Amino acid sequence: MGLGIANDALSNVHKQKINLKEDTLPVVVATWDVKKATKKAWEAMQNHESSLDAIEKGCMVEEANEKGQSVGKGGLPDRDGNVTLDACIMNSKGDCGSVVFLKNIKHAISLARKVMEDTPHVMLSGIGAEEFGYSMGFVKEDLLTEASKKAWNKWKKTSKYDPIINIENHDTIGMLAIDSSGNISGGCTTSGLAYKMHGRVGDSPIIGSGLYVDNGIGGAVATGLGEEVVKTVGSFLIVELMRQGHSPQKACEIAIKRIVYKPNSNYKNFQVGYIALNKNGDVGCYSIQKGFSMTKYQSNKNVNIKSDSYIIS
Ligand code: SD4
Repeated sequence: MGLGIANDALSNVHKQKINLKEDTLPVVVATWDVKKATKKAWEAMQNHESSLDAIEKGCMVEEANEKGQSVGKGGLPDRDGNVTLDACIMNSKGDCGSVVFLKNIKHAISLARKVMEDTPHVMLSGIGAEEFGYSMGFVKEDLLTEASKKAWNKWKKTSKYDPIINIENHDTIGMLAIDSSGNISGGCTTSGLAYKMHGRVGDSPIIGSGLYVDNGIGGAVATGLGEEVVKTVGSFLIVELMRQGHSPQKACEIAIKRIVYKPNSNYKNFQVGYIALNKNGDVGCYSIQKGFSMTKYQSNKNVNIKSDSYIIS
C-alpha cells in the first residue's frame, strides 16, 4: 500500500469518528488572555459570518490594541527601532497567505488574507508586501508608539539580547475557529521577538510552523520562541497527530515533548506554547513553561484557561 493510500485510509477512519456536536459550535480559541479578540470572532460567527471572517476580525482587535506590545501597532521594535510584523491566515479549503518582515501596515492579518485571495502567491515579504498593501488600499502608519520607543531606548542602554529567556514578551495572537457549518480557519499575527535582528522572521507567518489547518481534522497555532517551533514544524505536527487519532490536548503535549527531548535541548530557558482544535470542537493547549493560557469562546462562554506545562515547578 502506498503512503498516500495509507494516509487516505487514516483520514477516512478519523472522519467516521467525527460526530459534530451542533451545540458546541461555533468555537473560537486563541493564545493567551485575549477575551476581546475571541468575543469579536464569536460575534462574527453568531452573525453567520465564516470562520475565516471571524479569524480576521478577532486578530485585528489585538493588532489595533496599542497596549499589546507584541502585535501590530505598538509592537516592540527590532534592535534598530523598526517594528516589523509577521502574519499568516489559512482557510477551510487549505488556502493560505502570509506576510513577513512587514513595516508600516498595522493589520498584517488582513494583508495576509489579501495575499491568499488576490495574488497567485502564498507569501510576500518586506517592501513588496508593503507596496502590495498600499495598492490594496491599506494605510501607511508609524507602528512605533511612544511607549514602545521608550522601552526600546531603555533596552539600548544595555542592548542585552537574550531571546531565549525572553518569555514575558511572548504574546503573539494565534487563533483557531470552527463555524456553525463546521468549517475551520486559523490565523497568527505578531511583531515577533522584541529587539530581534533586523530582518529576522519567526514561526508565526510560516505555514505548518506557526499555524496549520486541515478542515477534515483540525488546526493548531504556536506562540513562543519561533526558532524552536520552526525546527519541529510544530503546528503541522499537531494536526498530523490529531489525524492519527490523538486528542488536541495529547497532540499539543507530544509536540512540546518533541522540542524538549531534542538532544541538547535548552528548553528550560525558553517558552513555547501550542493550542489546538479538532473537527468536533474539542480543544487543547500545552506549553514548556508555566504561565501560558488560552481563551475559548464556546457555548456562550468566553473564558481564559490556564495551560498545563511540561515544567511544573
Ligand atoms: C516569534 N512566535 O516571532 C513569535 C514570538 C511570539 O509574541 O510568540 N511573540 O517567534
